[in-house]
Amino acid sequence: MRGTSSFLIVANRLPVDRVGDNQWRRSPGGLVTAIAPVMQRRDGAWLGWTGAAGEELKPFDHDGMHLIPVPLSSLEIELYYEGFSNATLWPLYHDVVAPPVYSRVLWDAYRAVNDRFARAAAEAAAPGALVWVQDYQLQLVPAMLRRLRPDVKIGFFLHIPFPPIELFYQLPWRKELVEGLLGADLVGFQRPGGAQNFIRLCRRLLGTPVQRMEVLLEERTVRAEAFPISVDFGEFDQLVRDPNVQARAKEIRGELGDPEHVLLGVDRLDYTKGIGQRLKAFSELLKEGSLMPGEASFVQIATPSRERVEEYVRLRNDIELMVGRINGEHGQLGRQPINYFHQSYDRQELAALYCAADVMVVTPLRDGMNLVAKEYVACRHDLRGALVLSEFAGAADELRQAYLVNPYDIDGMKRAMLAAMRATPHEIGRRMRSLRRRVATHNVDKWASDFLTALES
Ligand code: GDG
Repeated sequence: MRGTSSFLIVANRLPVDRVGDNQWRRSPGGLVTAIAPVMQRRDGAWLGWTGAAGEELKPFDHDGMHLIPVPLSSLEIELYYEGFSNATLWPLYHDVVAPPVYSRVLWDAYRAVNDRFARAAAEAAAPGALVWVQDYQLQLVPAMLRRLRPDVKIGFFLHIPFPPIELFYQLPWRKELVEGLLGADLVGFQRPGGAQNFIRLCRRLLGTPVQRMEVLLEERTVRAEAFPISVDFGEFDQLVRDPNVQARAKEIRGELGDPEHVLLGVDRLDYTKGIGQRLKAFSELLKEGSLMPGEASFVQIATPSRERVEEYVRLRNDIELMVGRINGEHGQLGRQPINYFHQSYDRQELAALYCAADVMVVTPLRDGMNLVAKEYVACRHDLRGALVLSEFAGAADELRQAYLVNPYDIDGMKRAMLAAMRATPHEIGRRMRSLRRRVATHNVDKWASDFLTALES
């Protein structure tokens, strides 16, 4: 059977959240933010899960996009999504900062769900279509789809880091996963190091000949290349010029008691994001008197995420205990040094927070890219605001004028936070101007068009 979509995105989730019976809203989050504009322009289809268990829906249109739901049962959500994707692959690919779970039951579910996605894609794709598969949840889809539909062109993009082979070798199903990816014509990574890890792995694990950044299979070649993802610079730049957003930013500072310095962290509550490390550094600055009580306020937004995965439950407890301790020790009546929120906000509020923050603190232990860092830059046309950024975020390759830190080095982070708070407006402006130049010229359009051009060529 041959479908009618000549451009197909295949991702774990559809780019919408349910807000009513048959009502949907474009969802927040890295992947969606990045691809929705491209989808709309290309008039393609997007294949993915709706986010609800056991739901079988017919394809529908929303926000100019044709959406094709792929059902998942609640057991599959537990085994394929929370299990193999988020308790096995996620920690393994992020430097094993939490111990990965290796379980054959999870693997079987992962394979079965990947097969379902591949079959649905094979059915939806028009002859010769371009199919772009997204991320670590669907690494077997390229090879499965190619077996069903050798006529289509397949691209794959990994949003998270691709680990060095010494770590990847732990995976009992390492060969199957690499062979899954090799079903693509082009495999994209956030950083050049990820692409190199992949090439080395193909040579070492499969013994396949490689030539520079290409894997030479018998009947075709597979290219590996870095395509650093970005944000819609124009959208954020516009958003913060709205007087309501500016007024709200002022209000936020007022609600915090107009401290001299507002520091901000915005992350999914995830153990890769280095939230504990940054709060520790901040609390030590208070403890040793480098910061006076009331001088600085830290706002930490920790968006709820993967709440049924054990490591995330533990992390939430750890972070909330820590925040309570720090506020208990250093707070005053009506004023707390850390304002912690385990909530999601709309984009307007997020933009207002970015505008209200003097120092944006982004300190992941490992991160594919980190869009928050780039969003902050896109919001600061006033050239105020300093970015403290982990070397272990993909964004550090591009945002060289940030205050770069090693998140494992607490003293180093303290020095960087202080430097960012104490820098002259001239210095802050100089750095921000250069950061903005980079993000403005390397926005999400460029990411998508670079990838698609490479795939089509
Ligand atoms: C993965 C990779 C890579 C967060 N809280 C709220 C909210 N957000 C939005 C941010 C940003 C997105 O979520 C988070 O993106 P990140 O890139 O920071 O991190 P991950 O979710 O881990 O994303 C990452 C990315 O994929 C893309 O390839 O950069 O390395 O791990 O856009 O703004 N948005 C709203 N309310 C919130 O409360 N509206």
